[in-house]
Amino acid sequence: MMPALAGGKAKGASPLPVEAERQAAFESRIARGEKIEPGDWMPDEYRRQLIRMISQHAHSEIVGMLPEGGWITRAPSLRRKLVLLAKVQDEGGHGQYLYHAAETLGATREEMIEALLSGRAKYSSIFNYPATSWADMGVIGWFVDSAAILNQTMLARSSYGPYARAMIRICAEENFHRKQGMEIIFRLTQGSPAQRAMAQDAVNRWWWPTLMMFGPHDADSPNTPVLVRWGIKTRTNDELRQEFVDQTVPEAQAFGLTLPDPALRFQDGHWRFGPIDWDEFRRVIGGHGPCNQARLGARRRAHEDGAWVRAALDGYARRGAEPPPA
Ligand code: FAQ
Repeated sequence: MMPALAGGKAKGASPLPVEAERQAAFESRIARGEKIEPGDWMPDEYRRQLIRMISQHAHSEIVGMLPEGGWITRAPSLRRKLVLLAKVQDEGGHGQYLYHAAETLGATREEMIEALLSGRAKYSSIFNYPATSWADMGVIGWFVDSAAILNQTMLARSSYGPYARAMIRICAEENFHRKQGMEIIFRLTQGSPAQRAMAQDAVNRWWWPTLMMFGPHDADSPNTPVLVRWGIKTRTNDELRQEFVDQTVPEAQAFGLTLPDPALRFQDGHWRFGPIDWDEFRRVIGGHGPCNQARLGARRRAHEDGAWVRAALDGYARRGAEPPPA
């Protein structure tokens, strides 16, 4: 089993002299802004961190299809159904690019999927919350995709070539997702009092979980120092969270919606926010969020239901390897 798939602590062991030389050359490549490519030498810890992060990211995209997927059959019009279907399919595509990017580092698809289905691998906390109304489709696009864009635009500058390049297309698609979400919310806020109340209720439920998506505060983020040092992350959790809040508060004001934070105030050029409930975050990433069991259950069922496809592909590959009949 690849330890990277289950996370774990960043290692700080000093490299041997030859390793140290290679590491210095590797770090100067990163300092020059060069991309590291799959066949290039890289420290084991760089590889481990990338596999950890990219596989978690891939799982997030795949599990992230579930909250919205449940609304495809309940979309209020054919147009909304088509748009939502396209969005959910995009997320599935993002998962595929990301699994491929992790495979370039030596992780196998089977190992990654096993880590997800066994509950060892993490995926984004945000997808363990229920989507209970149509307005949630709007808020997921507006909040969750906006947060994902900020995070992934930073990753598009990451030092690992395949990951950085995957982010370019992903971010373009996430921009479409953000706009479709904002359009849903705009329409609801222009609608009846009940529709406005539905939009406000969705905002109230998704605001804090979205702030948690960016990860723990920098002071409590064990992976950030090494990720920043090696240019995997080019901005920190707190920097991105603050940018999200600064961007979203004026948008909420324009929609005539309030954010559920009495401590929110504008100070020194930024929207300052109140304390985040990190106990809730730890519960959710520890497997005890409102929907963790349902999400993993759905993924396990989908995996079992797809067994015949994998068997057929294996059979087809074996047949292709046999000599043609005389
Ligand atoms: N959820 O030391 P840090 C999307 C874990 S894609 C769960 O700060 P790091 C698209 C973290 O893994 C959303 N776990 O970690 C979409 C670590 O545990 P480990 C996903 C979390 O890596 C939209 C521990 O806590 N995006 O939304 C979370 O420096 C709509 C300590 O944390 C990505 O994955 C969390 N929120 O920073 C799809 C982007 N936060 O592994 C459908 C790539 C932290 O040591 C619908 N990843 N943890 O056991 C990243 O940028 C980073 O990994 C962070 C975390 C920022 C998520």
